[in-house]
Amino acid sequence: MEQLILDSKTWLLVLTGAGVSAESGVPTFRGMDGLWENHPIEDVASPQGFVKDPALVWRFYSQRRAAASAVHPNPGHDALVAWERHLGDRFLMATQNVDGLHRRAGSQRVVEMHGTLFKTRCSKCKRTPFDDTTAYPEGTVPTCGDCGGKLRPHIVWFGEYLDPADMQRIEDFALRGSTSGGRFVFLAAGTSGAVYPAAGIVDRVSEAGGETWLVNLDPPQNASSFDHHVTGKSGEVLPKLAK
Ligand code: BV8
Ligand code: ZN
Repeated sequence: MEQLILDSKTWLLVLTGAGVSAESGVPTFRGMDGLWENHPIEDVASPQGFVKDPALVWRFYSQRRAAASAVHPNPGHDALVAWERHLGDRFLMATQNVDGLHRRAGSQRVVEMHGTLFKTRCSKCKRTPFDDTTAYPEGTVPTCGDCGGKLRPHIVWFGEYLDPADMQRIEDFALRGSTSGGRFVFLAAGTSGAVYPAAGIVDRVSEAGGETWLVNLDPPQNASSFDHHVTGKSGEVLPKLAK
């Protein structure tokens, strides 16, 4: 297997997707053929879906909260923690995953760009999102104690904008890495490259002269954008990839 050298001149930006959590037992989106209980994911993971049937959306997220709480990080998550500890502030991870497993594994320099299952916010007032592990009983739509509005998962749904602060943090890191005089590397793991703006990061890095790696079980939609491909399970590849 090609080796990824992580030396004192390397800056590393990692992007992970659902494939990194697959070996922990969290189903991927493609694994579910993009469906949940015969609903297209884009329907339950969208503002329109929440307006139409908030109880259905809460059933979707409550089930995933319970499922994610019941599983554990896998060796792929652990390898990423080791890389972060080795590189320090020359490492940053952007994750599309909302299952919280990177943080549970010990990752700290992580941007949860699509939000997290374990925070809830009010859909009406500007109350700060709060930690919430509750798997709400079927048919329940929790309401805000301040304004009575419907509470919603603190998740970026399809058709919603990502948090500009998150994107800025990723861009700033990529700029520092690509102008550091060292080697700037981008590695994507376990993602189908279907969802933007996450899927577009590889092109930004290439334009900035960075080196791009893909670790994935099968070729994703944006595979041709990567310089290096390692095919396999992230839980098996990542622990052996870097030296
Ligand atoms: C935005 C939270 C600006 C939800 C997620 C038309 C109208 C509106 C928007 C759009 C449009 N057309 C395009 C868009 C943009 C849209 C988009 O990209 N849509 C796609 C479907 C075409 N993006 C957005 O809406 C984003 N916002 O653009 O705002 C805007 C605003 C208004 C109007 C226009 C534009 C917001 C995107 C965020 C959506 N939220 N998550 C939740 O989780 O419930 S995305 C969600 O799906 C996941 O977070 C994840 O990111 C994505 C699934 O992707 P993956 O993580 O890659 O998972 P997947 O299952 O697909 O692939 C797994 C891969 O792993 C596979 O390749 C497999 O081979 C591999 N694998 C499996 N096992 C392993 C493995 N690899 C290694 N090891 C293994 N063991
Ligand atoms: Zn409120």
